[in-house]
Amino acid sequence: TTKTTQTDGLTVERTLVLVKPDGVRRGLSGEVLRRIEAKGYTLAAVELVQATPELLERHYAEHVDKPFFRALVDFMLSGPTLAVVAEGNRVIEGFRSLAGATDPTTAAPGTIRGDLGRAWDGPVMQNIVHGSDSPESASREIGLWFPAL
Ligand code: IDP
Repeated sequence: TTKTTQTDGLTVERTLVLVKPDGVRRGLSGEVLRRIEAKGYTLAAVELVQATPELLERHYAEHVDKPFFRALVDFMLSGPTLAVVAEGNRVIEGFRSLAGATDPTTAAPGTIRGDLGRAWDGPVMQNIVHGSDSPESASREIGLWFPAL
């Protein structure tokens, strides 16, 4: 299950983190894992995956009508992705906070995107990481990327 409330009141959650192909290509996989662990979260699963169009169409189903959808799928097919399940108290919100705003140009310094992202020079933002945005998304996305979990 994605979310359990322990007797001590801590909410232990799981979230799906992706180091996108730009991050893997630039050698930033270790840096992203380091930041997740330094924050105190644990790694429940890590796998290097070559995504397929089918997987990406399901993962990004909410964006299918956006003008950048095709470019987003092509970008995510451009190389391997590091898929990660991270676990910890409020990790869904916590990783979104580590990642920073979607646009790396304006993402706050101190965040993964703010420190390491660059202005994208193509039709899609290349912003190094993905993180689930809610318990429902986390559960759905972990099921897509890690069907055996
Ligand atoms: P998030 O990754 O910060 O949750 P979403 O709005 O869910 O952002 O968008 C998914 C991904 O699509 C982004 O991470 C980025 O790679 C890309 N993207 C989002 N909005 C735009 C846009 O306006 N132009 C180009 N690419 C975009």
